[in-house]
Amino acid sequence: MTDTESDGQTFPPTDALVGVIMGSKNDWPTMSPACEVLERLGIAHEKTVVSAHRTPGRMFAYAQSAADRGLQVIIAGAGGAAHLPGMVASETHLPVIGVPVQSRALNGLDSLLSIVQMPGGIPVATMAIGTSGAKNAGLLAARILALSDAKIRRSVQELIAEQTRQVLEATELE
Ligand code: RP5
Repeated sequence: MTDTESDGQTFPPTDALVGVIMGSKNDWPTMSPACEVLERLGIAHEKTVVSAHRTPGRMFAYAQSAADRGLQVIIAGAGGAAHLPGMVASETHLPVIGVPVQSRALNGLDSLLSIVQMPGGIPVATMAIGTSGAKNAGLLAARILALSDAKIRRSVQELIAEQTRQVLEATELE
């Protein structure tokens, strides 16, 4: 790809295993739980804004270089006409997890349908709308990495056990 095609965007090699991208800075409050869960599990990750519509060159550069840079999973959040996860998935063989951001006009139903309705051949694992979806995106990325990383597997298992413990400790209702 030439610099003109990529808007001059290049991305350096990284130690991060998970790339968390979103269509706008305004998506960060929705997407931050994905990074929080990765942080908690001790999984190296990076985060940045990449817009399918406003910075298409940056999006292509990010998607095309992701695997070579060392990323293993991409989490992509977007709202409205949410083409980012699908377009990124079309330019990489890495698993892409999509998070529908709750939009102002249609409450995120537009985002959900834009992300989930991929044509056969280009998969995007689509999460729930909003912060629950972002949290689960982080957890799903961790489970994917846990398949080949025993340390991450232990962290994921501990987190699951902790969650179960917390619920069992609070089953009584007043
Ligand atoms: C999408 O458009 C973004 O993912 C965002 O959710 C939505 C609105 O973007 P802003 O106008 O808030 O920057 O590209």
